[in-house]
Amino acid sequence: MTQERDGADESVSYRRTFLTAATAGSVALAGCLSGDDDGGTDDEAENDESDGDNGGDDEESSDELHERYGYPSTSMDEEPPVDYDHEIDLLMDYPGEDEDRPPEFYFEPAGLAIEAGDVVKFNFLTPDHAVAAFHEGFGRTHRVPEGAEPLSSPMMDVDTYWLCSFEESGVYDLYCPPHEFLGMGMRLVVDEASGPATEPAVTEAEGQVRPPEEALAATFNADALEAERILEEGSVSWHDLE
Ligand SMILES: [Cu+2]
Repeated sequence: MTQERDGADESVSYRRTFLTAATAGSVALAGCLSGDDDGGTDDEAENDESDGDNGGDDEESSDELHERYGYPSTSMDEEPPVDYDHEIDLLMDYPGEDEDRPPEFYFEPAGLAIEAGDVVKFNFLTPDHAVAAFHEGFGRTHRVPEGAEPLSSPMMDVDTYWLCSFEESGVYDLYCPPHEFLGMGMRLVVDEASGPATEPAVTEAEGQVRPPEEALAATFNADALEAERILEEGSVSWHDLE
């Protein structure tokens, strides 16, 4: 068993780095969310806006979503603190007993067109996923719009969700860090097909940045995820990627 762990050292240490970054976000969130789960018995109970807080109080909404770490829920039963515009599921399909293939780990849809400022709800319907932008802030080649935040969720339990807003126009390549080697990635096109992620993904890069691993590069380079096509179709299924 220890040998197995040795073999996984690289991904484990990477994951630890990733989790450290994500934890910082959770701590920051704890401040602005404290009291939210107590049923609103304090001042808010008397505030008649508490019934209708989906009515577009944008300043309040943005307080709930950390600009980098979004809003990680602890349960699918928890009411989202802000309205969301789109949903994406994080899934896995195990092979049937007589199928000779590895399990498939994927986002559904794998390509989605949205508008700047839209909030996306990522549903963690299977265990042990996370979502991160492919961003130089994480030591990766930059595949999000210039000026985009290095967005990331923590590692999420099953039946939870993560809310995140995407503020910059252009293409965001996102991935699931623990399942990068299986090609678990997706593409958001915000308003327009622009930015570094419109270039083909390469698996070798100069300098200190790490390019996508082979399977993830193949996902980003799939014809079905071409940014213009995502804009045209609005939404592209993972199952269209072959
Ligand atoms: Cu995953």
